[in-house]
Amino acid sequence: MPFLSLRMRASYKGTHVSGAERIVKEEDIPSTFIELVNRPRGEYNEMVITLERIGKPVILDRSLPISSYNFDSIIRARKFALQCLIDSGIKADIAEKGLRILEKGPSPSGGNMRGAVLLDVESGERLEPDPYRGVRTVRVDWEDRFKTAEYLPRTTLTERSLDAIVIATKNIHCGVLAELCWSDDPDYTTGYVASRVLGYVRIHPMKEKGNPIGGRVYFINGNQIGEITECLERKPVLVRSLHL
Ligand code: PML
Repeated sequence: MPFLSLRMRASYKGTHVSGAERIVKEEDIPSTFIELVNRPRGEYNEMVITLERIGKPVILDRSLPISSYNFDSIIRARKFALQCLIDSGIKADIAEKGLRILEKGPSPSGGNMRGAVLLDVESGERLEPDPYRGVRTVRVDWEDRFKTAEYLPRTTLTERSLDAIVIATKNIHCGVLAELCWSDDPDYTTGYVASRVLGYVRIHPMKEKGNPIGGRVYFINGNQIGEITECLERKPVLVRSLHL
């Protein structure tokens, strides 16, 4: 059965607003198209939809294990995120640099980026070839998104968490040592740290409501940038089940 990657990205005057991907079979293209076209909440003046045939995906049996932590302030939440990165093996100064990058806006112009920042865990240098675009984790989805979504009412997870969990699971599978993320959606203040050591750690609140700045930082070994980027951007991956 052939698989296709259906991707949407929306922008406003060149600034990234929203993006999502589904891996679908032919018969699911129309309904998924409608879902993705209706997804951006913010204003946009351009939307690009990409439909691409892809090879047979690798199946990962389970997502990263998921945990959630709530704090009464952004300062405490970010301090906890910093400790999670350190516990995942990232040096404190490099972990702090990752937090500062997301705080000020990951693009060199201070705004959001479509893709993620790649941060070298030794030098702390940014390695993404195009610092305005970053590196995107694509060709990834749940094997059966509807079945996975049936678990949502029993958890505090959201549809957005489901997208983030598959992305983080693929990232760690591709060799990313740790990831730090909070959303660029002004209304969505939960973020996470993901690593092989800790799993997918949801942290709330990572920013104040109304703040449109967010993104992803991938902490990597700089000498593996070629194979990691190839895996993130090219390797089709489906995740079978949520590891709650
Ligand atoms: C994003 O918007 O891409 C980031 C979503 C973070 C999801 C955090 C969670 O709810 O688990």
